[in-house]
Amino acid sequence: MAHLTQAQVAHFEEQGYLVVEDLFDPEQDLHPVIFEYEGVLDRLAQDLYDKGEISSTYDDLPFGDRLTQIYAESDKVHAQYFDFSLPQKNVQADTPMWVGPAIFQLLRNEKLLDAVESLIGPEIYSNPVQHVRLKPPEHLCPINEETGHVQLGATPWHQDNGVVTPDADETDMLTVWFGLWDATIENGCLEVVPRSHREGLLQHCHATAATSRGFGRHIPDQFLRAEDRVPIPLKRGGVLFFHRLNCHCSLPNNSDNIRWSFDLRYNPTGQPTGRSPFPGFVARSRSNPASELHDPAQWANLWYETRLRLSQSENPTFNRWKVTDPACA
Ligand SMILES: O=C(O)CCC(=O)C(=O)O
Ligand SMILES: [Fe+2]
Repeated sequence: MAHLTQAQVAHFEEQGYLVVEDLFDPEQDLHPVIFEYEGVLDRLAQDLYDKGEISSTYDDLPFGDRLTQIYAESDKVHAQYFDFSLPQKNVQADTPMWVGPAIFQLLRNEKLLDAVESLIGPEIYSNPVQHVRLKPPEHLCPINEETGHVQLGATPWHQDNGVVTPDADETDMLTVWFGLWDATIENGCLEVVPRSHREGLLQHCHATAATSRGFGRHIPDQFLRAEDRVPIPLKRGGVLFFHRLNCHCSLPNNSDNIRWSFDLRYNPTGQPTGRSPFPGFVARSRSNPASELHDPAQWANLWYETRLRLSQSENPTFNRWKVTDPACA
């Protein structure tokens, strides 16, 4: 059992975030995911090698170096290949993603759900806003030709409520962030602004080459209490929980190895997810245990069906911020 203490819940409510060290047993809970991703990287390497985009599959390199080398040589960050979600536009029938059984087991991890239950209650829905982030060292990362910045770098300041649709504004969405390996200040751990969850939804703007290094929707400096920022280095096994209005960003990866993290979200079942074209599932229900999804193949199928459906339809709208908003000029 890993239910949180009253003091932990109070910290979350007051500060908008909570760190729980050693929530996972790395060997038992995280290793199966790492092992599964070794196979995914094998397939990516073979794929790119067969297409002539890399000169070797680099199977003698350790995971992080291998990923970095493959990205560098193919001059592309193949993030979508590993992710267990879909892009927000231009989904094709063959858009790559990885929705393997070890990922599903981690989404359903009992220790994690116990902690989530302490924060949002016993009817727990796995929200489809979820990612794996494998960030290469910035000095070795392929460059985006349009912006002149790295293709995958530090995440700019934002609130997760700002990246979902407004129907979810009242949803009690909880973000769960953890490293598969240690996350450090050097390799790009998160930063948060304590108590920012009490200040409402802030203005977000679209990035241009000049702002946020061209990467993502972000809160411009003038709207942010950035001087109060706190970095959250996290040993593997530790988990950072935060409120949907908590302001956060990540630091750049200035190390020589990848920064590898998961971010998951959960909300009370029945509340809008804020990304309704994507599938979620009931991870835990005390009132109706039969509604829980336990089959990894069924979960994968939900994503495969969604991919097919989206490939045959117009891009849905996921974004609430106008590119031309005067507040962003
Ligand atoms: O890991 C990152 O760089 C950003 C994560 C994030 O924004 C989140 O988990 O909500
Ligand atoms: Fe976020």
